[in-house]
Amino acid sequence: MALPRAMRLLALVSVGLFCYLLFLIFQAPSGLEPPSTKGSGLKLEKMDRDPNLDPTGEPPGLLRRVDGYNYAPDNKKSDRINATLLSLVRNSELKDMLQSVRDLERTWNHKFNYPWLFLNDEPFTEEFKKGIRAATKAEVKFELVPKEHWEVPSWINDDLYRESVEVLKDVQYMNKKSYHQMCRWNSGMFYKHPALKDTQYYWRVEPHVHFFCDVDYDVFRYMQDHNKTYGFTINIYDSPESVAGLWPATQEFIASNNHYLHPNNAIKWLQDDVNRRENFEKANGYSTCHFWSNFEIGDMNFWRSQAYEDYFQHLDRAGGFFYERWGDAPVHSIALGLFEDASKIHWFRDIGYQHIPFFNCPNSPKCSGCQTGRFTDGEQWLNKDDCRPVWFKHVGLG
Ligand SMILES: Nc1nc2c(ncn2[C@@H]2O[C@H](COP(=O)(O)OP(=O)(O)O)[C@@H](O)[C@H]2O)c(=O)[nH]1
Ligand SMILES: [Mg+2]
Repeated sequence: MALPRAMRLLALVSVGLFCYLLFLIFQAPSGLEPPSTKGSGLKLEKMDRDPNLDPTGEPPGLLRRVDGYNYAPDNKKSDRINATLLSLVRNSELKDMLQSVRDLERTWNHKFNYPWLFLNDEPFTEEFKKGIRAATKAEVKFELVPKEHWEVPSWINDDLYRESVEVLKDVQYMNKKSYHQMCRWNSGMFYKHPALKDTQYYWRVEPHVHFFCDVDYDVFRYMQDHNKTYGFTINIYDSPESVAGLWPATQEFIASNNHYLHPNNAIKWLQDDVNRRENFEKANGYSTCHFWSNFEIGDMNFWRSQAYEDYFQHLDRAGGFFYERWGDAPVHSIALGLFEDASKIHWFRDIGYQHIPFFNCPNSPKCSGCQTGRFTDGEQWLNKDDCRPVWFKHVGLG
């Protein structure tokens, strides 16, 4: 009788161990602090109706407007704050850059005259400078990116990079080294440029984007007056193959830097496993949902914080900017989602915007050339890349 009882005990222990193992496996992706649920504003279980369809006006609260000469380009005592329009661009993109500059000048900057700063890893041509200067009456600067900010870091092994390109050959731009350099630079370098030393806020503008709606208030002052860190227009899913190691590297960082997590963080948004579960699985616990960073209005003090600097250094050493294709958009988004108060992240729902193939198109008489509520003008399947419902669900309209 002793033997069967021992076997029964053994079976019981095995079942217990198996259950514990299952528990560990399902716990694994969320090895961080339990997410905060505070957030701000409205919570939607799922997006039944696109908020872009609702009539959209200006954001509530204090807004600064043009009043006489207060924003005139040559006014030395203007109401402008410490902010710039910012673009990393190649000489070959002059025509596309002019498209973006003209749209933003027409809808907003001809009123407020914020300066433009153009950056390039190669010297700008006279043709480029002349073309841009003619498109605005605001101050314009052209600067070179310091070599040490752009070059591939010494610890990246070129053979390993080439092997990674073979493995991830289906990831867009994987074989284009300059694209990796650009993503790394946008993640951890741009705000360190000497020309931005005394600047706090920036609005990132890419070539070949469109702005559709008149905006009649100073958006930089809005950020400052309302204590916002980051503004976005579009929230989408990333290709999970390009960031497979990003969340594990992030978890590793958090494990020893738990104190950087903000009590009102948006980790639930980052870890959403409902909407596109396959992304969450392939990206090892990250939903891949991110603010699309070709549009950003931000406070560079966040990128200059110790938390972000330590995080960037950790990621940079991990090598994923080259061995995978970590984009600055998911990197920025994860950092904001973990280290910033979610209520300081603002959806600029009133800024009509397009970067191929996605739009932010509000329902407003101030907009033209943008079909209200349209998310994409590309293939139908691109609609499932819309990640705003997940942001609204976990954080709110902000
Ligand atoms: N100067 C410079 N700018 C670059 C380089 N690669 C990308 N960019 C800029 O970085 C931004 C993102 O690149 P883009 O080609 O638009 O990438 P996509 O929007 O992800 O398809 C754009 O503003 C480009 O002009 C580069 O090698 N040199
Ligand atoms: Mg682009």
